[in-house]
Amino acid sequence: MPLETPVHVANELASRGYNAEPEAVTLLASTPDPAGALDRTLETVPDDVIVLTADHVKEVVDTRSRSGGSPTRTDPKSSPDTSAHPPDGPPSRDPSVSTGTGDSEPSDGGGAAAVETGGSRSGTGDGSATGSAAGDGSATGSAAGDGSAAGGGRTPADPAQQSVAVEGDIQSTGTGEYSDFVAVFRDRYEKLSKQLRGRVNHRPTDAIESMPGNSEAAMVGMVSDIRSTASGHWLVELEDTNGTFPCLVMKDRDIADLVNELLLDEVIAVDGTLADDGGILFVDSLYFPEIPRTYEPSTADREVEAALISDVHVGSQEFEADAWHRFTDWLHTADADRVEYLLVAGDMVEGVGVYPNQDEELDIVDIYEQYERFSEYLKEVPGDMEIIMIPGNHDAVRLAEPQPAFDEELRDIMTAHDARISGNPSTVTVEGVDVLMYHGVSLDEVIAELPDEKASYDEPHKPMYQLLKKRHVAPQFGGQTRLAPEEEDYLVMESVPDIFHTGHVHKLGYGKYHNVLAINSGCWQAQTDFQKSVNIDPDVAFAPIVSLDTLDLRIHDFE
Ligand code: D5M
Ligand code: FE
Ligand code: ZN
Repeated sequence: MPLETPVHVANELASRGYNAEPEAVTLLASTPDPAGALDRTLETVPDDVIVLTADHVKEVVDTRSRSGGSPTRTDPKSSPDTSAHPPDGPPSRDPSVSTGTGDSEPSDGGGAAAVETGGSRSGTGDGSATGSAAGDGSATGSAAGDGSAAGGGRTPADPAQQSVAVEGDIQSTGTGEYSDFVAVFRDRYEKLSKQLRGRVNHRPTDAIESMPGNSEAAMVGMVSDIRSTASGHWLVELEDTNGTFPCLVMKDRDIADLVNELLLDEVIAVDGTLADDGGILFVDSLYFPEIPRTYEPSTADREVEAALISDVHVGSQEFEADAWHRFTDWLHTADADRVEYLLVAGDMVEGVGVYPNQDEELDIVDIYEQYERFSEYLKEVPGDMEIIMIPGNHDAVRLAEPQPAFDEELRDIMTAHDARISGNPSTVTVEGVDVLMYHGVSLDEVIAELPDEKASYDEPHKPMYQLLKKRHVAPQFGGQTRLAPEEEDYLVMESVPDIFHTGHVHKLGYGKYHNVLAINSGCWQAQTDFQKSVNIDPDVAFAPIVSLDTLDLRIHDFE
């Protein structure tokens, strides 16, 4: 196979079981004989290497002679365009930007009732956003976009009033050893069992094993197996730091309905009665770590808003540049005066070699050029806005979670707006409001495992509710979601966020779960061939705007 582009090089490496630093890929692609250089490099790297680095390539390849190579990264300094719009065709100056009124209906607190309601977009195709009030305690999206231009320009924000603190830029310490996996699961168990301890008087598995038959018993454990028995009951095996114990949930009990919410590796508590022989626990109650129903979110002290977006996918042929321009044009209007923060929850760029055949839909094939272009798009955002970004599965950082923040090289490319850059997941405290930003790869898994009414692509806030309930952003290990072995489980929600912001599934959905505002923020990429083949109909170019003083929401449609 000729390897004339970085995409081909990345695919070839992937097919041989290697991940690679972006720089390694571009170095290989820029040699006169990329296929030969790749072969020679792989011959020299030690057997235990799984990520090819630029240094590996440099040892084999004379990187000074780049004649004949395909064009690769552009020098950022010679980037031809420093004006507001990147050079990708005529920017749309359509004045018909959305003009949300911002006067969202106040949520009707309604006591303790029906907190799990939510709204998801049901598009009407007339350019207006349709997030509607959805019962007690749910988010209220007011209609936006009556086609008229907003009057006047933006008044710049006062930096003295702004405040952002970011937590989540992890320093990876994992070595990939088996013992690291043990450590990360042990830490998960420790952190989550602490949250469950108040609810049951639990005993370790070895103590339960020595209890007499018919005793009342409770335990906290990680779900290690879920099976249905021949008679249709559920056998849930729980594991703690001492061992495992089988727990039986009878099919005719109310709690049987909770079994279909369980994911492997999540931590729960149960209590019930031991069988006559003491060898199995008949479960009476099942508890998740949970968000307390009485949780009172923090709010900002002044009227200020944040735009929550994700999945920009610059570099894809389907990236909707015109919609992006309409969004950033709107940010410059008076209607967006209070929008002082922009949070981007991953997938800034389309990346290379993320999915099979993805290269056929690439507009920009060099990963660095994709970031350079993304940086140009960021320049359209008003300079007084604070930007906070975390990576997603299309970005050029390791795929396993927690994902570290972008490296220095990528930060250098994205200096345009002095954005704050952190890992995935991160908790960002914006004027006192804790926003848990997580890209959302685990949502695919939650949606695949749980019944439709509890988690579906059409209502992406519902799988988010499940993650909140489990107090973990990616409970199930394996499948799509890769877990990096670290000393600690950084994916546990140790504290309750005020806002939970995800993306990844390219669908807009929002609602409140025990007063926590959950928002999955759609995308800026039109439907790809793959998405067409599996009937994913993305919600493109919506910008959910949250009032940080009330946690009300308005949705703008820039399509
Ligand atoms: O993925 C956006 C959504 O589409 C997410 O739910 C995964 C799914 N998706 C997209 N492309 C693929 C392929 N090729 N295989 C499996 N699933 C896919 P994102 O990764 O954010 O682009
Ligand atoms: Fe995405
Ligand atoms: Zn994604």
